[in-house]
Amino acid sequence: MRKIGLRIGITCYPSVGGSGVIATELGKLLAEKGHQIHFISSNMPFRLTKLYSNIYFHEVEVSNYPVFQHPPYDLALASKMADVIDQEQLDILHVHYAVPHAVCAILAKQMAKRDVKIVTTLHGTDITVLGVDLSLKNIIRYGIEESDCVTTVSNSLKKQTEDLVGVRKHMNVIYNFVDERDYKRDQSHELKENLGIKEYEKVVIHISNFRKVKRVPDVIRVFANIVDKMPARLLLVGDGPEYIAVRELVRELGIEENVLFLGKQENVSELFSIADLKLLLSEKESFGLVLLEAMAGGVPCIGTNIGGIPEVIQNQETGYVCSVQDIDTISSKAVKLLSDEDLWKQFSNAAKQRVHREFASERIVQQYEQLYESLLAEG
Ligand code: GMT
Repeated sequence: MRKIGLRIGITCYPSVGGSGVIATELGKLLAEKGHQIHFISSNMPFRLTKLYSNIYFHEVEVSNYPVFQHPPYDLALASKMADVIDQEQLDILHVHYAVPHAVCAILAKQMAKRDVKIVTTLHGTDITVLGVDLSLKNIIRYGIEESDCVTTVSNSLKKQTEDLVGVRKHMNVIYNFVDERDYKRDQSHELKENLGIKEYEKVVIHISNFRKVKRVPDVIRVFANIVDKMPARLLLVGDGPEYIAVRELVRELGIEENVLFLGKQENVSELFSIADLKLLLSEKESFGLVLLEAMAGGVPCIGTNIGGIPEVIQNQETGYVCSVQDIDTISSKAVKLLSDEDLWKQFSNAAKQRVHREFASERIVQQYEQLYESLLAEG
């Protein structure tokens, strides 16, 4: 069996988001293991900040002639993929998201002169949101079934892909991961001081793209109940369609002094290093990468019992899993955890250990490598 030196193309949405983070971190870790990585995307993935001698970026440029009603990005991407497959002699093309990336990859494979194996990773939104849209369902199923291999980021997402899109193909569950080396608790208190947070204040954190499915107003309502019981600050990280409504709710509830709107931030590990509790109260979530990032930093989490969240948080061990919209139960669990130091330490340690055991980058990257190897061995 070939051990090192695969040539791997990776396509993802390069902007901020869990799928972009996973695709980029995977590329970086595979490069560290000696593989040659070719990112094919519209922009440089945002986490690709360091220079690597074996990571290349191929930009997809889209022509926009007046005759086109919309710039043909998907065709430009497929064409670029085909070029890179041939010129760089790719063994594997690993795409994140079925639409359009898997479909573009299938088209590129047909155009290219060289045989390449297509691996598609499903991240959630493509199935739980787009998969129920009748105009896209068939093409999503096509992208999945024509890929040489498909992975989903949780068991829940695998089941939803079967149920909602009617996929019968075998799919592998490979969980998301974090590089634990990036996550340490801040002992210097400098960041807290810089943010104007007092030593005795508890820090609650929520990070998302402020879409409706994230139910950020529920986070605000829970936090208002916490502030009733103890001095606390809420760090709100991210931006998106619900941002203005959330600001308004914070004002209505009279907790403006306690909420810090930090906007989009790249270095979330620093923020987790000062946090005491992470809230993710979504109504749809195939995995919840931010939970893993919090847990790696020793931050207990409260999440909702939907999608992949219960596969990440172990209820009563690393945090709590509660029903969507159950503000009262979530608030009382949060207050209990934040006021019992022994319980908090127990959850914090269990969270770090769980990441180390189940979601460490080394373990997960190896699963992807084994998948690539077995695909290539099939010929
Ligand atoms: O949650 C989003 O809206 C962003 C989306 C993305 O493309 O990053 O997140 C999806 O993929 C992440 C990485 O696998 C998962 O952690 C998120 O749970 C998933 N989001 C949804 O399922 C809503």
